[in-house]
Amino acid sequence: MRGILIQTLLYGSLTFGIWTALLYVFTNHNHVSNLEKKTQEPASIWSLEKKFHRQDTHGSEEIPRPYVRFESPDEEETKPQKSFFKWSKDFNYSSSEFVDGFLKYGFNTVLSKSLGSEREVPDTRNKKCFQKHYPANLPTASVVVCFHNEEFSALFRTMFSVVNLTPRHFLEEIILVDDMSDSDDLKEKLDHHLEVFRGKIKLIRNKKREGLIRSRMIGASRASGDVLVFLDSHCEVNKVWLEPLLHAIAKDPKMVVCPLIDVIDSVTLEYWPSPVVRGAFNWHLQFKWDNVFSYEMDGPEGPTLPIRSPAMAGGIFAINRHYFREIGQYDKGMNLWGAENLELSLRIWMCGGQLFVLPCSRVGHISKQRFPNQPEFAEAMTYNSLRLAHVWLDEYKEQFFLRRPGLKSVAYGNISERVELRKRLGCKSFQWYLDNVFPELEASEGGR
Ligand SMILES: *[C@@H]1O[C@H](CO)[C@@H](O)[C@H](O)[C@H]1NC(C)=O
Ligand SMILES: *[C@@H]1O[C@H](CO)[C@@H](O)[C@H](O)[C@H]1NC(C)=O
Ligand SMILES: [Mn+2]
Repeated sequence: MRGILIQTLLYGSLTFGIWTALLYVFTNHNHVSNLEKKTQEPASIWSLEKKFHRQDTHGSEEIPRPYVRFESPDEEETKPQKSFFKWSKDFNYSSSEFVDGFLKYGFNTVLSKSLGSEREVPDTRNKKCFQKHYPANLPTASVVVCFHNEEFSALFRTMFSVVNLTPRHFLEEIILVDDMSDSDDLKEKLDHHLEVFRGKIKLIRNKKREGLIRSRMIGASRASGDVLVFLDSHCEVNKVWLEPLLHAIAKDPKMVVCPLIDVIDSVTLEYWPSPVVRGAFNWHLQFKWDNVFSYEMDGPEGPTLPIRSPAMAGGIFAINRHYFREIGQYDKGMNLWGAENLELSLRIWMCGGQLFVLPCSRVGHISKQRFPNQPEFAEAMTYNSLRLAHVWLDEYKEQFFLRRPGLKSVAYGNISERVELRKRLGCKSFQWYLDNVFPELEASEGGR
């Protein structure tokens, strides 16, 4: 059993590597000019070739290698993290602590605990981002982090990285919403440890399990900053991560922005830069990353300009607090999580807002492995997707049901409030969205 699990993990990591390698090859082949290839080296680590041979090839042109501070009693030093394959030999993958942690949290909690609450991560921004300057006067941010049984160190790295890498005057507060965790270390121990942040953190504990969607609304309702920044509870923000987001929203309050999400490997916890991508989805209403058009990256400013994005991944984005309320927050009839990101994306575009990815803002996110023995997640995903389809897709919901015919007669609750909201906001049609924001959806899969 253990052997199989370990194989699955390693296989999962490899699959991910291959996927991103393909994405890299594809984006470069299609969109990245020769000049870009020289300047956009961060993406080059996604080449699987290099991943295998990384130790031999890190020259001055390479991105900074990920650094990890190892906590050991006799050597207080910072040393480069070893690459995955070499490193994996030193790690006991059959220890029950590792296996139990992985099954419960979806990532390497043994390593997470040994990393502790703070570490440095590599600055993965394109060099051209370093020349960008932001006004000293920007809106303030309330960072909202919801969690349910998050691993303690990962949660604390999220908070410490925000506190350490955000200028004080921009950070109104961090709002932590505990969605009925039952882990012991998230009770009194958490209260106790939060004291180091001296009141910058508000902790809200839900009285019953609300799910991510309603938890975020609870967090937002207690926020007082100008901008809401939603973060997953297993993130590490990068340098100058917040300023680009605040600046974009200051210029246009109806602009909703996402950082580029870097990958923190679920097994090694290494921090890897992501290539510049935009958010998209297919007719199954499954979110996916999509290539960015060359004209958006090939100009003199390189891959530093806002990238128009048909959808957001959902875990991490920033939105003007009043605008969030004005456009109807989330569909509170949705459960747990899933599809709420697409519902919000469509609502933003169709009701007069805009959604962009800002490549100069980087936030690392542990890409957790999920195990299929959690039917309640699949159920919520289906239910939420149905609500989305019935409120927002107009006649195109047939495209969804064509692919998922079993769902045509499945109940989706009462959506009259959301239909009413759409009318009240005077939103455009899904046809308009297809024509103006995401023509590739129809073009790419129309025949299938
Ligand atoms: C790894 O952990 C397992 C289970 O706890 C133990 O039996 C084994 O001896 C450990 N291996 C090493 C090399 O420490
Ligand atoms: C759906 O909810 C609305 C109010 O939100 C209510 O007026 C309506 O009666 C409900 N419909 C059904 C079928 O329960
Ligand atoms: Mn996440």
